[in-house]
Amino acid sequence: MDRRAFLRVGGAAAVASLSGCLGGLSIGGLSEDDFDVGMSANAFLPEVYEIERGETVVWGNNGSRGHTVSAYESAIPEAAAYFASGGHENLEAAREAWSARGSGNIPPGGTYEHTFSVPGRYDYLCIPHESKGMVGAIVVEE
Ligand SMILES: [Cu+2]
Repeated sequence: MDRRAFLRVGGAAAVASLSGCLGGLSIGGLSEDDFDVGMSANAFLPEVYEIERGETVVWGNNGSRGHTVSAYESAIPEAAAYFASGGHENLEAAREAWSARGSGNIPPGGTYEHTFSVPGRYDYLCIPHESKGMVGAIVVEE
């Protein structure tokens, strides 16, 4: 088994166990089939999610409070575009817009998606719950 195959299997297992945890739980009509990365009270699940270049990741808020998906611009590939729910240009702008008007909020039952065309690792956070350790990473394989 090559490394990529192993990683893909690991990702599938993580999704399967996530589904198990959420059995029967559906908020705002969002089922686990609707997203790749879930958002619980203080966590992105799975915390590290692996995809192939060009794939789109869908985050789904299956918890009961609002979250953001906001990249750390210093922890994404150099050639990659910045991304954040709310469409902000960088993390500082995303933080300011969140505190000023809740911009970038993904409400319970809401989704956010981003397509990754540059391989590498992308670290991101939820602005209101970063201090509780709500961070995650997308790893884009070549
Ligand atoms: Cu959050």
